[in-house]
Amino acid sequence: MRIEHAEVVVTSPGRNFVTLKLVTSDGVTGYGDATLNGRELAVVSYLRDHVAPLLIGRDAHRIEDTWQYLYRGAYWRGGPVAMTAIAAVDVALWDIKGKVCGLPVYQLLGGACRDGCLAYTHASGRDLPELLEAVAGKLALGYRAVRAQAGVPDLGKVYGVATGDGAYEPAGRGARPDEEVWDSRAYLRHVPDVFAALREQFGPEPALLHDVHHRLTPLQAARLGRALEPHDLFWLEDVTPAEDPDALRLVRGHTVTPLAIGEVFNTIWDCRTILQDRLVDYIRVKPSHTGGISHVRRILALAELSQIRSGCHGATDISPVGMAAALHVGLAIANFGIQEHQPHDPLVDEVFPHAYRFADGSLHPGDEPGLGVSLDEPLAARHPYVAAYLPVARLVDGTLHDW
Ligand code: EZ4
Ligand code: CO
Repeated sequence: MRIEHAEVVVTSPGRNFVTLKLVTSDGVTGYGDATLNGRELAVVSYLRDHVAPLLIGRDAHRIEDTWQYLYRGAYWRGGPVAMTAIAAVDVALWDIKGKVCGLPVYQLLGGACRDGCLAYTHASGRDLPELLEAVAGKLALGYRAVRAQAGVPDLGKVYGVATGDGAYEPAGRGARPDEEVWDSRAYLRHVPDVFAALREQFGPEPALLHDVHHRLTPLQAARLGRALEPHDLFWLEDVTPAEDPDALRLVRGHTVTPLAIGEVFNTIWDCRTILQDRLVDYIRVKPSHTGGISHVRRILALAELSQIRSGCHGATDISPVGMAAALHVGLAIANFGIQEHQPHDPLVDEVFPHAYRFADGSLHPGDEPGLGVSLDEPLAARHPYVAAYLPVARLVDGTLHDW
């Protein structure tokens, strides 16, 4: 069974998605998510100009060999663009293998280890009353775990906080990124009060998470972790810039608040020190951006040695194809932790009809052969690419900071 056709589909049903479509000589179609938020067209070119021509004629069953061919064969290894492209090929080939076998991908990975994947969703509020109402709304939907992000007094737009009635979407359409102002001290003064109020309102049971988005120094992060200890967070995410494991080592030495990191990692090499030295409790790699199902399984197997669990990134820029891939892996591994679930706009779900379902606080990938996601190409074509960027952050004095 040869790969006969490789095509990159770009669509923007409210936000941009890049999808690799592979078709075999037997007429089996597989999809892979190739979306890299704010740098979409770089992956399109990587796939279209440099990968697709190499795939034509290859044996579609040889997933691992194709992965090695694209990773080692490029000579230039790693990084978000290449690893997102390789991820798309890998995921599309697992989709094909599942369809050929007539089995959902999680069955090929060893079968279900649990009934469903515990999911957390996002709640935000510009002020405390708005946040309390948002969290109550998510719990009412059946979520047992909620990520809470609040506006900071005297700061404008803050990461993770929806500005209107709609869901939070960080990427803004337009030719240039928006600029936000950031003040770590104002933020640090406010966050512990937010979680005290949440615990007072909702009691000890719901799992509460929070994302710092890589903005603090190690000492600031250590102090925040300590200040949040009485409020029993499920995790505190991305406290310091992810490329610096020693920063986490310092944080770890000062707080028992569980830590999560890794949504910007692309290979097992990016994770190795953090996993081997047990510097976090949850690792946020996902098949999209991290070399696909094959590579993420390796990372999660390494994590298992250190009792670290999965916490796959599942923001809106992970397409339904990428979400499905994460769910098939999550269902089948022993050290699953939690799955981020920021539901897509209904139009996105129409463009990518999918079998995965949310019920009673958990997600299940469904039992369709392969990933269980398809692509409505005519509908996708009606929503062409629109330039969009993640914001940048500056300190009050204008210094560029981590967004
Ligand atoms: O900012 O996915 O935990 N979720 C996040 C996301 C990221 C976006 C970047 O593309 O940090 O909101
Ligand atoms: Co995050």
